[in-house]
Amino acid sequence: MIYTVTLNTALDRILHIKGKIERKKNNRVCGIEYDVGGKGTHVSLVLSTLNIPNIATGFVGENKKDPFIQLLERKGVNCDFVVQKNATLRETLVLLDSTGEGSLMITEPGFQPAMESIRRLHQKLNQQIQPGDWVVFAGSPLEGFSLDDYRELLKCVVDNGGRLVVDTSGPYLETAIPLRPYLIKPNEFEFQQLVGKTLNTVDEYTSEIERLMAKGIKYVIVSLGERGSLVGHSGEVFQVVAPSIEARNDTGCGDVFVGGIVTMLSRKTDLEESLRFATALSASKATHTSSSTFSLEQTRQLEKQVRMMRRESVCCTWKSVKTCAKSQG
Ligand code: TA6
Repeated sequence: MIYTVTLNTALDRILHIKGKIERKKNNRVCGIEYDVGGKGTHVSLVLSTLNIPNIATGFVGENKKDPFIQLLERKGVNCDFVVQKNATLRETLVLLDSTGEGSLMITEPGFQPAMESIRRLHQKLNQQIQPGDWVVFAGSPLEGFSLDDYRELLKCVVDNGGRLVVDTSGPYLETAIPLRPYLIKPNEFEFQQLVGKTLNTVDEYTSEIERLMAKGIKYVIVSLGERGSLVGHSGEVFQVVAPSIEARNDTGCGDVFVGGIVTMLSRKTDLEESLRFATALSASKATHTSSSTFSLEQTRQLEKQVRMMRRESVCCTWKSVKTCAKSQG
């Protein structure tokens, strides 16, 4: 089974703004959409849309939870959240204007999970996770959520033989590393924060990716937004170049990428095909205004435009994957 764990769920309210957003001016809304927020929830939406059974869990506030749960269940997601009484599901405002310069995201902090809620989530994971299950912790807990509690939740996955996937940032990502997660997917800023230095070249990123692989992390994926990603796996590093698209909303693209890569790897698809699919899926998401919508048909087209290069450990050059294969005859 695949589980997604969202510790700080959200409902995204996407506001379409007429013209260019300006300060000290009345910016008029010309359209409103709602979508799920929080990251792990997006991964579940991708899995369900691709007919991969999964269970979405984590914390949700009792107040305002119904439209959020309905959005998930309408897309076939099996929801099993810990509902906290007298707590309210947070909202994220995603502002899209006509400039095409990307979204403006304004996120509420969310609520502090009670000790009882944390205990119930831990118990749920401990009772349900079987060896070989995939468990995706995506999104950041509420600021101030204890690192010890976070570690215990992750450790519960590892102790039950689960494949731990972590897409988070800051001290929570640092806390996950010693548990040797199966796959991590920080973006370039979260990765530089993790390694504690500014990285300017692909080769500098590659050395840090190799260092993390040596710590036992099977897949180290650094997402680079519309440029693609750098991926380390079994001693090799790949550079993946994303297809060029007309982006309408970048919100949720990283989460849809995680949904795509978990879908393919859980089906034991080879890494190159998995990366092409996840990169194309994420690009397709960017062409839609909601936080989680993509088109499979469009993805199939975009897959053909994804370019991949493998780093040649011998001569430290980058060879196009296609070329590489051909040259080896
Ligand atoms: O990645 C997109 C997204 O999940 C949005 O849907 C929005 O809810 C936001 O990120 C939440 O981010 P946060 O880091 O506050 O959990």
